[in-house]
Amino acid sequence: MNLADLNKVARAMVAPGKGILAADESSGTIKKRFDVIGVESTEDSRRDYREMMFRAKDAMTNYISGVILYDETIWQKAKDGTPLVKVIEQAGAIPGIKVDEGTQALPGCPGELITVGLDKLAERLKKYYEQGARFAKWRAVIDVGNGIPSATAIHTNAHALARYAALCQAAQIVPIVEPEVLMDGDHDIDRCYEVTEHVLRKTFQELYEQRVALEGMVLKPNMAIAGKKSPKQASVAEVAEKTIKLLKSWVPSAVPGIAFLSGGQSDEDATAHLDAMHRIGGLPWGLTFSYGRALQAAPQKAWSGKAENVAAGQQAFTHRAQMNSLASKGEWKADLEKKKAA
Ligand code: 5MM
Repeated sequence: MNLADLNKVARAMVAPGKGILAADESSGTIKKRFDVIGVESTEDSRRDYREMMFRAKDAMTNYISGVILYDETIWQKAKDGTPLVKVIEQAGAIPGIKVDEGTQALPGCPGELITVGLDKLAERLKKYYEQGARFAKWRAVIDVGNGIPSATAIHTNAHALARYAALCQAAQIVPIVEPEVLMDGDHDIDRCYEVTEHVLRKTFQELYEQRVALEGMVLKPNMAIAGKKSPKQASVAEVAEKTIKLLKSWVPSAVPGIAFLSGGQSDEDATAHLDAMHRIGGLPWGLTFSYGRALQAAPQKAWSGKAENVAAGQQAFTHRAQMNSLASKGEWKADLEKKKAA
């Protein structure tokens, strides 16, 4: 492992004013997204949609540091025959790859999930590196509900995340470690804080025990936020203040960067929360976005599967990327949302 090179890539992923596009929806998830806009999910439509974003030059060059790809996409070519990985590289962004293989029921823990995909991961990472991937992603899913999460689910998922991270670093690939505490329930922000605290503590303990070099990784956490069904929603200021308190308590400063997932927040909330955190300031790590839905909902709607809407889709994507770029520097303002991207 060359830690200096891993650290260089990790720092580039969270470079000031830039963030990560999570375009790694598995076939089932992208189908759900396309269903909403009335587009049939085929290999070609998925390619056309993703090519549209990767060719949005302004967004990709100025605001996007890296793109997380799904296995299908990393091998795909653009319409003109250029590998999509090259399209991303030519725009100055870093290609990355989702390497987990989804979730399965965790035995003995009703209603809880374990992320799978460690078998043969070393071999797969080698192939992905040759194909151009310089970072990877693995997502653990922790649900909050009546009597859950269990300590077992938190521990087993943290163990798998660390196993994945160690394998990535051995393959010279920066691991994005994503322990996601879902915001689907009716819990309040303090319950989310308490669960996320447990999850981060366990994750960093496992990373330490499995000798993962913190300087060569990026953390992709949820924010401290109330569940979507909670009657007690927290203000932007409270989300920012509690998230920063949580991360400062549990994420060592040796970690080069933190890139949030959006988790089902509205586009504007995801941006406003990141912005408010930067306005608090005094952060020991890079702090940015690695949004899937909060970057893509608007371009998906604008594109709607029509070739004549490609420019509109790119403009919508550029706008969201620019808003989040500003937020990642604490320079976003709500009234900028009304203006079109340059
Ligand atoms: C883009 O969505 C990713 C893939 O999800 P599936 O494996 O379930 O298809 C997802 O892992 C994503 O990278 C993160 O959850 C962040 O996305 P959001 O939409 O929460 O910002």
